[in-house]
Amino acid sequence: MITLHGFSYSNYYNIVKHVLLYKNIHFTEDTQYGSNDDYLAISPVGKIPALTTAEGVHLSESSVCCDYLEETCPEMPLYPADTTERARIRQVMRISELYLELPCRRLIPFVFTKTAPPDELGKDILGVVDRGVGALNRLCTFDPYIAGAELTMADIYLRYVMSVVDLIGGGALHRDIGADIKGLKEWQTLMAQSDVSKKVDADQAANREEFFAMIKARMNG
Ligand SMILES: N[C@@H](CCC(=O)N[C@@H](CS)C(=O)NCC(=O)O)C(=O)O
Repeated sequence: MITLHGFSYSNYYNIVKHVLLYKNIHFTEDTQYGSNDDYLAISPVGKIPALTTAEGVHLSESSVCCDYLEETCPEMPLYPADTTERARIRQVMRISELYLELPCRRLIPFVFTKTAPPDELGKDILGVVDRGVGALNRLCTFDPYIAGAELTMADIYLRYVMSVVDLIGGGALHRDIGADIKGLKEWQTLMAQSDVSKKVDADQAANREEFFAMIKARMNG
């Protein structure tokens, strides 16, 4: 059986968990906060999430784990059959990670400690984010999904990218970044309605207290 390592408050963990649930793949969850050396044997950079395959092979990096699941469990496909269309799905995923999630992630410590980031840092980050916003406006149709009628890996990826972008937009940048992406709000509402999203969101909420207790303990120790 597949094991998913990590914690439910993590947006990257939830990308892979959403794919597992969507594809009805049996898996177990191993709660890890990535702080111990043993975990490096599972996830070489120590990042959350990691996946252990049924054969006992450890994999990390959420997009790698997602592609592994797609290739080994092709039922309920999350990529189009056409190679070019598949590349376009991966283009949205990569752009949303590089130009939205990663720059916003830099401000997470400020939000968690309720401190304002330096103006210059905020400005730099918004400069990158604006390029990502422009790209998503050019690439995503949201009719109703990112690439049209079918749900794809890009929809799952962007859903959990936006959880960090929304957190940082509201908590540190004083800007509703999602409002600048045409059709995104309606798409977020649609995405939230699936049983899989509801399960992932409920598990995330249930992990909140333990996650922040862990953060607090790390900051104090
Ligand atoms: N590129 C990685 C990023 C994963 C990531 O940043 N995960 C966070 C949790 S949401 C993490 O492990 N943070 C702890 C750390 O950076 O040491 C992926 O796609 O899986």
